Amino acid sequence: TSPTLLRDYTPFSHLVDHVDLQFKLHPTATRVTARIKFRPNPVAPGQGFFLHGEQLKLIHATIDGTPVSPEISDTGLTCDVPDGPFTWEAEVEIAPETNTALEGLYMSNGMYCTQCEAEGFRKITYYPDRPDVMAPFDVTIECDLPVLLSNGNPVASGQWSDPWPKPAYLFALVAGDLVAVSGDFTTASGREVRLNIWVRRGDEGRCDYALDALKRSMRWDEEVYGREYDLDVFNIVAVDDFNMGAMENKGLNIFNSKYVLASPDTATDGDYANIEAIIAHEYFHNWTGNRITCRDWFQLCLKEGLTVFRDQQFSGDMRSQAVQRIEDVLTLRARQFREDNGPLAHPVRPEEYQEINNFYTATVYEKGAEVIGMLKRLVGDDGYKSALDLYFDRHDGDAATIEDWLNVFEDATGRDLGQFKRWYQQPGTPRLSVSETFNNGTYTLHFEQENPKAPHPQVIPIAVGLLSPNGDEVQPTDVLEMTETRQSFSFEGLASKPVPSLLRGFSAPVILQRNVTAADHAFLLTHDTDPFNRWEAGRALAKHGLTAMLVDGAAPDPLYLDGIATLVQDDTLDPAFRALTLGLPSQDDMAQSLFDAGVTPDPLSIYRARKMLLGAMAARLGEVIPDLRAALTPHGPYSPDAENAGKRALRNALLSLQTHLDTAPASQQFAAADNMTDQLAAFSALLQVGAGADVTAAFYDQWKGDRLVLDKWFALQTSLAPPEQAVEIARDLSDHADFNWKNPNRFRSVIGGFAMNAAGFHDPSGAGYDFVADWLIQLDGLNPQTAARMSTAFDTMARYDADRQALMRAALERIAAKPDLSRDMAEMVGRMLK
Ligand code: HT7
Ligand code: ZN
Repeated sequence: TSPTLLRDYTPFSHLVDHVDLQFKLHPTATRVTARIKFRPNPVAPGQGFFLHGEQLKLIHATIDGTPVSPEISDTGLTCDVPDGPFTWEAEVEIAPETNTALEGLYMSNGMYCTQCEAEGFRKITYYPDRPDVMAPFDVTIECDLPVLLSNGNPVASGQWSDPWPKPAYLFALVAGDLVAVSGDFTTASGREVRLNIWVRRGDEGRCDYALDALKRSMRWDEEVYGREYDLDVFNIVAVDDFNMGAMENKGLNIFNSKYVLASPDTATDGDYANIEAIIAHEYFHNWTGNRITCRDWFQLCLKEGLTVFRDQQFSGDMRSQAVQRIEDVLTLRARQFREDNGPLAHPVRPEEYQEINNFYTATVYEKGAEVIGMLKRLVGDDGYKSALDLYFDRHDGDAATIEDWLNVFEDATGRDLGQFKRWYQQPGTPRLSVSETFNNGTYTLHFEQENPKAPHPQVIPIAVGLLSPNGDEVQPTDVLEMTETRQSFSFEGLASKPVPSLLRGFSAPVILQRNVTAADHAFLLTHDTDPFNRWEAGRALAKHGLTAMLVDGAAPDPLYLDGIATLVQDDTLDPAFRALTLGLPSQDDMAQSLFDAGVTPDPLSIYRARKMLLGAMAARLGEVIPDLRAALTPHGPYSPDAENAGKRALRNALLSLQTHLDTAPASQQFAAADNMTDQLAAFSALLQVGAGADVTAAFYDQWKGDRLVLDKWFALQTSLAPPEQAVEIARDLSDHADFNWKNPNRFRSVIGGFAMNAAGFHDPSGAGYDFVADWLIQLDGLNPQTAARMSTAFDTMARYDADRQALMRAALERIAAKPDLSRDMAEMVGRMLK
């Protein structure tokens, strides 16, 4: 099939004034009747009338009550229509029970639910399924299940009316035997909103945190962005079978149950933080995505980048901005930098796609958020606020573009953003190299930018601070604005050559290339006033040391061990921050940085070097760990708040190190834990040193009845299995009675968990590649979207030695050769094999 191109955009032939949908639900023969009021679109006159529709059985169609016989293809229908306004009615039949792709109307545990973004509505009825066609919807649901939900406000049992015009991708319907945990929220202007979280019977006790996060999100959006909720009810439904995290359908968010349900004994601190962030993210879409939507799917970052940026701000406000920033950058580098470096690189606003589901990527989401962070830095907080106010004023009710978005910033601040727009248009991560000179009190930084995937220089905001050799800050943070390929910036009147702290707060998504000595990193680790760069210095020192171990056979770097030992004992610092500084660069991070340095990475050697360094850290800290851990023991019952979570994070990071010396404390903690954070931390500490057999069995016995906890049990074993046994362990787990490969969460835990075990996945025999490829081939027939996403496990092929490359290529070619390969997978594999 030929790709869809941004430059081919044309508006739809008609406008939709109203949609009336009637559902008679049945597992194998659901009837959907759609009554749609169309009128010609004055800006797109004379175009043929085409409605999307896939896998639909048309029962009847009429125009203004007269039967019509449209021409039907695999993708939709065409029909002769009157010149003026008309009412289209069509009845179709669909089979939700056999819909395994989880897109459109499908069933999960006896419950009906929908997923329409991006192009699922066309599997429900014939419709102009494109985001720039917006209409108010009325919905009637007939079904003998007790809870019948759709978008908007309730009218009567099974009847819903959504007054806000919306695109079809925001349509939702749920029917099931569900129970609600409810609350109330009064908006700033006094609207009373009923909040319901709908879950399976038995899950009611795990909804309080999500409900509280929702209330906090609603208040925050009023206080920080001046955005109020606009319906009488806000429903959230938790579903077990779901392709992604959650979906922002108007007034009826549908969530993967993993991101709603939490209780101290079953959810970790990380789960609580994810729930808070995702509840906020979906709620924030009400304004950034729903009230203002995207003109076409190329503009996806307009809603996703902005909404990620907003949820990151929110989480920072709820917790710690410094810790949040470090975590966001860790995610960005792990997922987006990797993507940008490989065959799947694309601009934040792509210009073509085969299957839009393949573009819900780290680049669109995370880099999309970074671009907004840079804009905010460049125009300042006040400029950002005026631009956002103007955006909501000017575009409420619109299907907008990135051009619209940048125009409001230009109009609100008077800045020319012509060059800045390249961040949306050019793929690739710019490399920023730096050198310095110091003459007569003038310190000059010389920068050069180069993007291996794009020709034109980008605007790079570089936040810089300077420290004197005694550690005092002599230049507080200043944002330099780089626009040229090569550019220098000077600081005058300095008594001595300073130590620069560059790219503070990670002020731009670039790779800083600078020859820095380990001593300078150690200096910044001790003295930098910018928490991000302080953490970054520790990370750089660790990378430096690990690289020397791998390339030169060096011993673990004492400078790093000393620096970390000092920092971790500094109780003036936030424990969550200290926990982050104990984290080593990941396997993947090390593989990429070796590759960048011209060394072919060997995953097994990286695994061993990391393990050796962890052992050395444990030895260096061994004597102080017990007291440090004791001092961090939270008092009172478990609470997921940031302060207690931070203490547990550090306490458990120390436990993990301690387990390299002695497994007893972890075994004790596993047995005594009264919360999942501590239990899982002990479990993984033991697995990492190969002492997990007993706890693996005990954990299963304790949690075999809990689907979300069992996902963790599977994922830990596959992701932490020792390299030599990893394939075998993953294979055994995929034969386990509880491995339900049709459930995306379980599939991700077992197969995705294994693919993240770098040394196991890259086993030199190729058995890891074959294992994953076999499962992707199997899943592709059932659920192409989830299968295609996981194929990204192969996107680092170019980094590795010729043998591994040949094996990875063979695995991809085997996938490509599968008969009836989905469009999703064909596009992904095709891009990786190019
Ligand atoms: N806007 C949503 C993205 C999405 C999705 C969600 C669930 C299942 C399939 C999906 N396809 C696209 C989620 C979000 O970003 O908020
Ligand atoms: Zn989103």
